Formats: sequence, C-alpha cells, structure tokens
Amino acid sequence: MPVHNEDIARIFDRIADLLEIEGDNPFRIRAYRNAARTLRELGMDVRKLVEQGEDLTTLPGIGRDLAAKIHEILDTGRCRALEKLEKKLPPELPELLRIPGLGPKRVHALYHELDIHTPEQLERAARDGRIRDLPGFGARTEARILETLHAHADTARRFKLAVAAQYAEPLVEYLQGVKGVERVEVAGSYRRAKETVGDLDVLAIAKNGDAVTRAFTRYDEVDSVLSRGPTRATVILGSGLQVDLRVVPRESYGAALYYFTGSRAHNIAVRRIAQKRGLKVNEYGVWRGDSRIAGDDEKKVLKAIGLPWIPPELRENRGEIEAARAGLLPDLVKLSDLRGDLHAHSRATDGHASILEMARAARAHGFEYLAITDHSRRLTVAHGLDRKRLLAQIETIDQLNDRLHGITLLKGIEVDILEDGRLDLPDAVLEKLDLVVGAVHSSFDLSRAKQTRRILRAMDNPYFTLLAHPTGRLIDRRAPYDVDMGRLIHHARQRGCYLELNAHPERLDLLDTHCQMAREEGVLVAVNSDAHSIADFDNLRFGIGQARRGWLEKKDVLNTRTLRQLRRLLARPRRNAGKG
Ligand code: DGT
Ligand code: CA
Ligand code: CA
Repeated sequence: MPVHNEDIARIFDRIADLLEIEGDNPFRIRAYRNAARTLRELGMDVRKLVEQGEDLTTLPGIGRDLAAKIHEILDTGRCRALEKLEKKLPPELPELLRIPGLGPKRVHALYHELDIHTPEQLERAARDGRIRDLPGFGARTEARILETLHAHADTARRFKLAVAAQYAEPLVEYLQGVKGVERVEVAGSYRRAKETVGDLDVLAIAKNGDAVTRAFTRYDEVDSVLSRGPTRATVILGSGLQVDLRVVPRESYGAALYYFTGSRAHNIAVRRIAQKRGLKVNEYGVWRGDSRIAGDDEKKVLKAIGLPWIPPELRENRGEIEAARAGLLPDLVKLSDLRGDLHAHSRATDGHASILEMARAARAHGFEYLAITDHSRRLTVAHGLDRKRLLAQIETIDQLNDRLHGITLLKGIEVDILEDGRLDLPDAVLEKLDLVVGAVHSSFDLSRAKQTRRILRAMDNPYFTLLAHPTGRLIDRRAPYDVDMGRLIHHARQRGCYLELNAHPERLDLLDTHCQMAREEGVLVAVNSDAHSIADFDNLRFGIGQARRGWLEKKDVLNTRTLRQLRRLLARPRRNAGKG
C-alpha cells in the first residue's frame, strides 16, 4: 500500500497525541506536530523527494531523527516508536482528543482516574454522573461532553475536503488512464465543496463498464471491495475512505452527474418542479413519457427542466432553485478573482519561511499584495511579537517594499483579542500598520453573552480591520465558541470592519451560512490562507469553495480588490468607528 504524506502526518500526530496525554516534554511533542504539519503542507509527495535523493532534513521542522522515521515509514509502512507507545497506552485513546473540549490533561485524567479509553466508556461515565467530580471537570463540562459526543458521532467518519482531495485526485488520474475511459469526474458532496465528505461518488464515461470497474477494484490503494458489477463498484481505500464508482454511457452522463452531485434535498425539490411540468428526472435523463429529452450534458438537463445551470456549490436547497427561476443566481467568486492575501505568517512567529520568501511565493501565485500578520505577544507558544519586535518588522517590510517588484507587502498583525475585548498591543503601535487582524485564541468557553460582548468591543477599537477565523472551530477537533454571529456581522457593518473566511483546511471558518449572512448585511469577507509556509497559498481553493457555498460574488470579497481600492477600504482609523 503506497504511503501518502497524510499517512505519515497521522502517525506523527498520533505519537504527539500519546506523548501529550502522558505529559511528555512539550518540545518533543511540538517537533512531531511541526513535522506532521510540514508533511501536510508539502506541495509534493515526500516519497518523490526521497526518490530524487533529497535530504529530508532540509524541510522545515525535520531533523535527523524525524527524517529517519519518515524513511522507516516509507520503507516498512510501520513506525516502531508509535508501536512502542501503543503498547503502553490504549491505542484508541487519541480518539478521545478528537472530542471537542477534551484536551490531553483531561484525557490523562479520564484514563488514569476512571480507566476510560473509548468514547463509549466516556458516554457511560458522563451519563452516570461520574465525570463531574474529577478535578478540572465539573457538571457543566460533563453536560457539554454528552452534547458533543452526539454531534461527534456524525462527523467522526467524515473526511476533511482537503484530505479527500489528496485521495480523489490521484484516483481520478488513474481512472483517466484506464483503457476505454472517456471522462471521469467526482460528484457528490466533494463536487459541492462541502467542508467534509462522507464518501466519494465517482462517475466515468465508458462503453465497457465491466473492464473499468475491474480496473477500479485493482487500484493499488484499494483495501477492500464491497461490491462490483458491470456498471458500478464500491471500495474502501486504505485510508478508510469509501469510493462509489458508476460507469455510464455518454448519452446519460449529464443526468448522472446532476443526480449524483446532489444534494439529496436539492434533487428532491427539482424533481418536484419537473413533475409539475409533466417530466420525469432520473440518473439516465429527463423524460417526457418514454422519450429522453436531455441526458448527455448537465446544462441541457437543467434547461429541459426550465432552469439555468446552477453551480454545484449552491445545490443545497437553500434558495438556489428560487433564485435560478427568478434569474437571480449569484455570479460566484472564482479563485482567479483573488488579488492578494490578507493573513500570512513568517518565521518571526510560527511560520516556516522568511517574509521575503512569502512575498515571492505570493507573487508567483499571481498576487498583487500580501499582508504579513504575525502573532502578537500574548500567543507565547507562537513566539508572538511584542511592541519592539513589531516595530522592527514594520521597518523590515518598508525596506523590502523598496526593493520588491510586482508585489506589495502590507504591514499587519494577528492580534489576540483579550478576554475583556481589548487588543493585545497598544493603539500607538497598531496605528502604524496597514491592517489589524483580530483573533480569539483563548477563553473559548465564555458564555454567549460574554463572548459576543468581547468581540464587539474589539471591533470598537478604531484600528481593528478584520476578524480572523470568526467561529474558532477546528473541523472535528474543536467546536465553535458560542457567539451571536448575527450581531457580530451587524456590528462589523456599523464599524466598517470585515470578516475573514480562513481557508486553512482544518478551519474553513466562516461557515457557508455565515457568508450568506455577511453578504446580506453588506459586510465584505476576506478569503485568506493564514499561510504558515509558501505551500499554504494552495489552500485558498478550499476557501473559495466555501465562499461559493456561501453565495459570495467577486464584489463581496475584500481581497478581490486592486491594491488601490483595498487601501481605501483599509483606511484608518475606521471612518465609522465610534458611531452607530
Ligand atoms: P456525503 O457523501 O455524506 O458527504 O454526501 P453526498 O451528498 O455525497 O451523499 P451520497 O454520497 O449519499 O450521495 C451522493 C448524491 O447522490 C447525493 O448528494 C444525491 C444523490 N442521491 C443518492 N441517493 C439518493 C436518493 O435516494 N434520492 C435522491 N434524490 N438523491 C440521491
Ligand atoms: Ca458522497
Ligand atoms: Ca455515495
């Protein structure tokens, strides 16, 4: 079974999880996490680097020891260091860390005090009220654990979109190479760019379906074959991801693509419209009686039902059908509309590249501007900037801008929003910046009222420009903090500030529904990479997918503006600050 970067990253994360539960040396734990991150962000297969004879220790965060472990995993598919740890601790223990609200200290206590090592045991203990008495827990935490356990049950088997893409892309390439295959596309939630996908629904055009499904089940990443016939097959990949393949003739490809893209709710609503017109829609075509009036092309399928083509990202039955009928579909933002990025880190804090390297990478991406927004002092784990270091960075950026061509660096900060809503650096420094990105990195547990008040107050600061990752959620790992998003958006409108859609595959934060709210309120959204290395700009495509799911058009996205237009929008102190 071939080993992917993600597989090695998962092994390193598991090691870090287990070490963390055992309270091991934080530097050692961080080394594994950084290495996992490096592997995930690497633009190419690490196996290829090894085959080219590259020295892995030149990668950020990879020393001799970790390089040796990568070689070991590539060669043997195993990692002895992990196996040793798994002999000491129940191997399923890290699963508990995935439950929002449970950190390593709490998992340590659950295991050592109550011998809990599975979500099922946890649920039983929470129901019996045995958790509230553990030091560091309490009744509120116990209730929250029960709540999140139920939410967790639905998401546990889903794959983050960016991870699914790592498996989908090579599979599509493989199928395209199979003899007789004319066309391959992934439909389903993947095509709708949903933040997580349950399984992949792959469609192929071919005449000899039997040969194609056979070739599919022989793909070298297939772990088990659930079913196989002449037109369809279902397999599970080594990663645990399920893939359904359907082979269809050319004349029904458009209908099949439309049907299997979904969503189910969208399909049902459209079928009802078709029925009213005396038509039948299925995966083979649009039918009037026995005659097929459309099928080969998705656009023609929709046209036959009396609808314009609807972008897949909108197909959730959230108003897109009404908008389509009224000719009011949004003209969705595209990746190529982005002219810059307003959230990126450098080596000065927790990034992996110098400011110059980041600037060059952004320019190579076709960007006109890049904001450097390193962390502020409060975030000590990231070596956050204090006043003095930020002033020095401002000077460095001014000097770089004098010699850089084709890209402009903007001076920014990702400043912590403190628990009382103040910002982590004085106004006298913030004043010198082009933009101030405010972020919540602590006190996630505040009540809804307090959390909302905290962020509203931060927005009242006249230098505040942009709210980073507004809900704070990490997909599958941390629930969003409790906040009144409607009020935040309304306040942003009044204060003339903006919201971020953070494109990091683990965040995708704003949510799609919040994008719709922002658009309705007229608050611009910045689709940012939050890049920590030069490869991270590639993640913007997932952010754009989410923005499209949120109905955003080019005009709704702050960083589609030219630098000149942007400067006017960033002008501070904010024109409206203090009013309203
Ligand atoms: P997932 O895999 O959970 O992320 O979500 P989807 O949307 O990919 O759902 P999936 O894989 O169960 O099915 C793919 C698409 O096929 C789905 O979006 C709509 C279509 N589909 C599947 N079963 C039905 C059905 O019983 N009725 C209708 N109308 N459509 C269906
Ligand atoms: Ca699916
Ligand atoms: Ca499916």
